[in-house]
Amino acid sequence: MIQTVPTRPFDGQKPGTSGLRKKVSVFRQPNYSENFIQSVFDVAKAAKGSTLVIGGDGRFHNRTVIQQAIRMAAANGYGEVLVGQGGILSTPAASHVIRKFGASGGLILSASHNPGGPDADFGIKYNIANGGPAPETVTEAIYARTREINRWMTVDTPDIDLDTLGTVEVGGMAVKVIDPVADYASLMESLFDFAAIRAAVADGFTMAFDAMSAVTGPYAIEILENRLGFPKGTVRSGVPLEDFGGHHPDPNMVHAKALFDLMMGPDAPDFGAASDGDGDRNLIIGKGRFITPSDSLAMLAANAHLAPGYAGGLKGIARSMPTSAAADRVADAMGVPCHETPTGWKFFGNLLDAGMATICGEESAGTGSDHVREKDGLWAVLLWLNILAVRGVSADTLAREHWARFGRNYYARHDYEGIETACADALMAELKTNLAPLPGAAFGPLTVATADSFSYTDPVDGSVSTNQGIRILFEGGSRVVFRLSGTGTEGATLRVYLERFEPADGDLDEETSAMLADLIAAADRIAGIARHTGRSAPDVVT
Ligand code: VG1
Ligand code: CO
Repeated sequence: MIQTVPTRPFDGQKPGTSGLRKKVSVFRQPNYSENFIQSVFDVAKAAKGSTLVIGGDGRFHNRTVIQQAIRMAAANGYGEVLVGQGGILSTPAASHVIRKFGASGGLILSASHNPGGPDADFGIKYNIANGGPAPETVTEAIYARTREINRWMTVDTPDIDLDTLGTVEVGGMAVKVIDPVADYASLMESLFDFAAIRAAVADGFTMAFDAMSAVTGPYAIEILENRLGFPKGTVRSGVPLEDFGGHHPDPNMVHAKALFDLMMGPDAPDFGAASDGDGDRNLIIGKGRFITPSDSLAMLAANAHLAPGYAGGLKGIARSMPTSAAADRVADAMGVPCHETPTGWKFFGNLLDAGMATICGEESAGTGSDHVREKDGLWAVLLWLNILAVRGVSADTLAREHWARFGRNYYARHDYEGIETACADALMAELKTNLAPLPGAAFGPLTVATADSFSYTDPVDGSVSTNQGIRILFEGGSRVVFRLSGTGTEGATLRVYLERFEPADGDLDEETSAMLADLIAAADRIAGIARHTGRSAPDVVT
């Protein structure tokens, strides 16, 4: 029996870069999750009998929302729900399942790299039939719908058993509890040269993978240990925990410090990697060599043809605007286009669907390809392993050879977290007003070439996204970018992206912080960071 529950519209939940992200306490308010899910269904208008995919990263509150969403899907006329066993589906695996089974869309429950637990974060994201995050037109429509909604629909049935594989019925709708790993692992096996990697492992190649007590544990154990033959224990923190063991499942030098220290120390294995809460980000560290995500994108693109799935070459590369221009020079050398999009994976969807790009990446540790419509942490790790196994070189050697050919983009991102929204807005507004006189101005040894506020016109559907960050380009190819985060749950986060280009005959083996010192000083003078925020140093440097 379908029940219609009266509710009131609610505000203040404009979806950011990646769906709706709030504290668990917010999602636990009566009607809150239900309102959002109903708004998604009202906007999606899936044909009666459609398939919906549901899964999450296993964080606290995951199971509760999954049970609600299943009942609501039944009341809203879906014919079938595919849900990962235990409520688990990594974000890239969910994208694959949506595509493979021709689902009309999916609900991914995650707050990605944000911490989990009763006092931490939760999130809901809607993905469309191509497997990718809903584009801005859809997320804006969902937001508009939440402001007028007056009812949500459900059926009065008990919770289902999420831990047993098989099909059950909920209010006339079939719910299939599926193995979250199997389809994804087969897809990886179809793209990469597992035999070459297995041979390298048999020859003594070693690695450490930190799953950060998050969703990739079961995927990494199946693929790295069971299928590729890395010894047991290669995957660390491989059991997904509701609170990620109290840590931030954010694979960067701050939160994956143990892995970083291991890789820089005397007992380092040949290769180190980590993934985030929902499995879409990656961290790559060779023995004694950290690879920035922007460099990783360029290096993977330059060598992707060594993997069977990309043997035919790349149709194009796409990177988010704040990501370094290292990939642009690879694209140039290959004679393929390099597209520059706003931050957030949803902007890559049209390019991938249209066959205009094969590989995409973001400076925030997201890399992926046209195999799914999300960034994919383990995919990046496997492509690295495939390339290293075939070329028989270390990650450090690969990086040095890459720079010697293409030049090096020294890169860092400085985050100022939890600043007052009003201060952050004032900083950005003032910056924008003061752009016009900047070209020609000198900041120490740096001279501004151009300064603008980035807008993007989607080449496929013509949609325009404005105010996507302030770019200050200096003569010689160095750059500072300023933007506010769209994924935080407390106050505002200012991100300052710093990039210095050294050509192939320049200084290729220097300390990043020293190479960026002039840019850091220029960034503060241009934006008045200390004056607006009262902070003298960033909270996180990645
Ligand atoms: C951040 C990153 C962005 C990424 C987004 C979602 O967004 O900068 O590159 O796409 O997180 O990643 P923002 O607006 O906070 O800068 V995930 O792993 O949360 O899906
Ligand atoms: Co993520």
